[in-house]
Amino acid sequence: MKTVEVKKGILERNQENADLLRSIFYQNRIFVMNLVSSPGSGKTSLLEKVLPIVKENYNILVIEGDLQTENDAERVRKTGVEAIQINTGGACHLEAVNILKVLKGYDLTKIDCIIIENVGNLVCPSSFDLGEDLKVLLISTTEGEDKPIKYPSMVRVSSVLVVNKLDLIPYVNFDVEKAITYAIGVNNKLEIFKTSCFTGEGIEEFAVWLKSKIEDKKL
Ligand SMILES: Nc1nc2c(ncn2[C@@H]2O[C@H](COP(=O)(O)OP(=O)(O)O)[C@@H](O)[C@H]2O)c(=O)[nH]1
Ligand SMILES: [Mg+2]
Repeated sequence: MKTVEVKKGILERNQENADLLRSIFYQNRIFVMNLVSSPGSGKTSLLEKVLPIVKENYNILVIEGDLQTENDAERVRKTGVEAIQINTGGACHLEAVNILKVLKGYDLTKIDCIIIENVGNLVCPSSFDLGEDLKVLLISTTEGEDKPIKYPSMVRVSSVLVVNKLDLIPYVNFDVEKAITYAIGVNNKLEIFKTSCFTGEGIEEFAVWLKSKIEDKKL
């Protein structure tokens, strides 16, 4: 029973910090997206494609979460968008306290959108609210179409599903419509995008959607 109590304590503390973050984001009218997926689904690649389009109109800050390395923050910075890297050490997810710490003293008044790329993991990040407006879940065609039913908790807490690596469909055994049907079966409110960061398919649509979300938050 003790382990259950400890977990509840961690989640309660996280929720307090997430609520504080949400009020800070609300005060500054910042749209916040929490990007989640397995390692290697294409989260950073999607940012590399979408940021050059969206940064034309909006000030964006990216927060990268990884166990080790500054690699993803460096990839994002090459697009001209500011990126902060958090190294979690061993932890398999970001917690709200990590976000609070890196934003402490940061001037948020000129930021329109914060994108948090979570640690690649389809389990733990589903339990940790980061004060975001919504979670965007990526799955890619190399992962097998049954992932939405194998990891339903992540699908349940996400608002958007991006099916990425469409260009690899000729080479992998992946039925896109089946994957989407599985996902909708778990969460029928999901908004769906189909992308390839290789060919650029679906990128413009996703960028237009992101811009509309940033705009909505200002109302
Ligand atoms: N063919 C193909 N490869 C992709 C696509 N998106 C990402 N990749 C590759 O998948 C690997 C992992 O991508 P990355 O963006 O680092 O994934 P992350 O771990 O989710 O951030 C890299 O080698 C990317 O070049 C895609 O749409 N098509
Ligand atoms: Mg990445």
